[in-house]
Order: sequence, then structure tokens, then C-alpha cells
Amino acid sequence: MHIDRTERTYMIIAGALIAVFFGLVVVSSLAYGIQVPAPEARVDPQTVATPGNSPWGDPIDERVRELAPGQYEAFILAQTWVFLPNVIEVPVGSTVTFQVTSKDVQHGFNLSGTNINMMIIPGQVSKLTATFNEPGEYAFICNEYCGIGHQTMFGRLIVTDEG
Ligand SMILES: [Cu+2]
Repeated sequence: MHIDRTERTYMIIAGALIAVFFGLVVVSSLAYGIQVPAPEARVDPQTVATPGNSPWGDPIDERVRELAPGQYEAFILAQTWVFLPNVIEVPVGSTVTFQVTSKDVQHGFNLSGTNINMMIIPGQVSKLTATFNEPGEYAFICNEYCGIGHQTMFGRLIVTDEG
């Protein structure tokens, strides 16, 4: 089959670009640890907030746990129209794993200053981890329109200076 020289050149360039982009995806996932939020677990949205049923049913001030020095786990419940807890405090240098679920409708969880941006789907747990090496306040917001009070759905992560 005859392929024009110009066309062949463009086919080679297109193939090379695909190879480059694929290589960048591999490098970014392996070298920079870029994670895709995957459903971590399934829960029953009807009962997930019931005390004793799950970590999201525990008292609000017990939903951020220190697993080891500088290693935290935060269980955040999204519901219309609030995150619980909506204020989280950790010392500088901490690594925090966020586990977020919804008990009603679809929400979002976007944490400024990090690459955390997850869809929060009732019945599923979304989980991502970030390390905070700079003290300050990091806002988190719901970025999926979830009803008339959507704009009130935000919170903050306070990274304190006492490393
Ligand atoms: Cu929301």
C-alpha cells in the first residue's frame, strides 16, 4: 500500500506523541506518586452515620486519629450541607489520609494546596493522602453542586507550626 511521504511523517509523529504521553503517565504515577481516587470501600449510606456502625458514626472530635507520630487518618462525612468534622488540626509535617463518604447525595471534596479533588458518592468511600510541610490554613470545599445550601459546604484544615 502506498502511503504518501508527508502522511507517513505525520503518522510517525502522532505515534511518537502517544508514546511520549504514555511515558509521562507512567513517570508521573511512579515518580510523583500521583494517585487516582478509587472507591476504597462500600458502605450503606442509610446507616453509615449511625453511632457504632462505622468511623463516620463516631463523635465528631474522634474522627481524626493519630495512627503513629505524624500519621493521621481523617474520617469526614459529607452531608447536605456540611462536612463533619469541618475543622481539622494537625501539626506541620503530618501526613493525613482522608476517607470521605456521603450519607445523602453526591458531593465533592477539594482541598486547596494539594492535588486532592475527589467525588464523594453515597455508598462509596473516597480516600487520598497528602503531606503538609507548610503551616497554614487549607480550605476544603464541596465542588459538586449538591442542592440549595451547596455554597455553605466547606471546612478548613489547620496545619500548626509546632512540628
Ligand atoms: Cu456538597
